[in-house]
Amino acid sequence: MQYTERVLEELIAKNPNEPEFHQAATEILNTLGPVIDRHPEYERAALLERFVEPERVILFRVPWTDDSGRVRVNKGYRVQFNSAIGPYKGGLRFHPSVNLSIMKFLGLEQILKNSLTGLPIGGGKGGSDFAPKGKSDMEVMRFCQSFMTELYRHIGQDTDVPAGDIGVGGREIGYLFGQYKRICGEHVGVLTGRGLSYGGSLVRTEATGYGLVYMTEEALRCRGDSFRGKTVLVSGAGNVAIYAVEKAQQLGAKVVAMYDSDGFIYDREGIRLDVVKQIKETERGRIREYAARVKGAEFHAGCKGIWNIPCDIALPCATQNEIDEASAKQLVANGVKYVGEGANMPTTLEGIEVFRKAGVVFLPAKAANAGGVATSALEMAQSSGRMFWSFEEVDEKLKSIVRNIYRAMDAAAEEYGVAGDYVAGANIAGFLKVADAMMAHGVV
Ligand code: NDP
Ligand code: 2IT
Repeated sequence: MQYTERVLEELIAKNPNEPEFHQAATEILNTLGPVIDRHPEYERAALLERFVEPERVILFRVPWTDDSGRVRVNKGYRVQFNSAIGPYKGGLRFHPSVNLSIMKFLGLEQILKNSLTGLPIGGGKGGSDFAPKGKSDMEVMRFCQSFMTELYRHIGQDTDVPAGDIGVGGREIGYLFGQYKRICGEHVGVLTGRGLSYGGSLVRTEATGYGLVYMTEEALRCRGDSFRGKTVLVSGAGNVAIYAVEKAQQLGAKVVAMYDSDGFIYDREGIRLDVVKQIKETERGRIREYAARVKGAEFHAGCKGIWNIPCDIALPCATQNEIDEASAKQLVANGVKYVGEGANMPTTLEGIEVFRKAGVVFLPAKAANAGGVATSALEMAQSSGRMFWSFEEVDEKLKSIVRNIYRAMDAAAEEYGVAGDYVAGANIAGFLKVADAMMAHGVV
């Protein structure tokens, strides 16, 4: 049995009931065979066994009081997965579905994503099964303060720097930062995605969506094509989705559909992003409202139906496993040519296989959405240097980082005999740097 297969088998046996973690590990380990062939020393150093085992998992209780005076209790998590190339870095997710398996899949992905950025950041992830949806601002604040009252002791600007993810945006980062500063008495870059008035970076809000579109644009450009006139589907209606739509539209694409967890909107004329922003960012409302406000637009309950809409480019930007085998087949049958993953692991392993066989250009999450965390690292650099860069400056850096990631995964795929397979290319290019650092550090 190959080393990679053995490690995967052991991982599944040692971590039962963690299907998302198994899925992410399978996708990664299945592509690392050619690297192991060139580096037999990795097996002797048990490098892969160490790579798939988090350095530390912190699990804690988060008690808080709701507006009616009732005491509630949620689970809090921080998975400090790998610090070989820099301090742990990765978002916090607040969503009722959060569990250890999801935290570990996200943390594992984050190691390679952060490595791909070329910046000195290790991999981590955290969050809670708390649902901000439907809660008042004061409830969210009390929850965030309680969450940070435990988390503060485990993080720091040089050790672990959390940020946003699903359910954690500017509001939550503000409350978390306020509590950290109050407890520690330090105004430092311990969180990214901060507001511009207290140490945040321009472009961080837009970065993940913009980065996704910059990478897709690069893939199009390398094939003599562009976004102009293309029909695009974007799933989700949150931070990543909104700014993916914004940049795709700026580049001349027609985005015809988006969704939140209630269902999708379809607007043949092209989504009016000002209306979406008003509903989702200003009112914290539901996407179904769009159909009531824009003539000719339709709302359909349920999410899956979005993938039946014919498109040239699909950008899944909501959550894991949005595109399964059946949805992938439907997209291919309708002529999709490019899939760029804005969300983390939005395509199932079976879905990826469908795209691979059909020759769809598939840009995997850890490369395609890395613009977000890369801009977080730029925020950290500005904090440490007591600097504030212009929008254009950060945007240019983001573009160049994203293009470099595209080139690195393309080159790695080519070099390791799997040209055009960006899943393998991204895993290999990301892994090599982490492996090199881990080997240099000895058995730790
Ligand atoms: P948001 O909370 O801003 O938005 C999430 C969106 O996805 C919402 O519209 C939400 O709908 C929808 N959604 C979430 N869960 C489900 C579900 N189970 N079924 C259907 N729809 C769902 O999160 P982000 O935009 O920040 O994150 C989206 C994805 O991008 C995630 O996978 C995240 O890990 C990834 N990502 C985020 C980065 C960032 O910088 N924010 C960076 C890199 C990746 P509803 O409101 O109804 O729940
Ligand atoms: O999945 C991700 O890369 C994020 N949620 C962003 C992490 C970060 O630290 O900016």
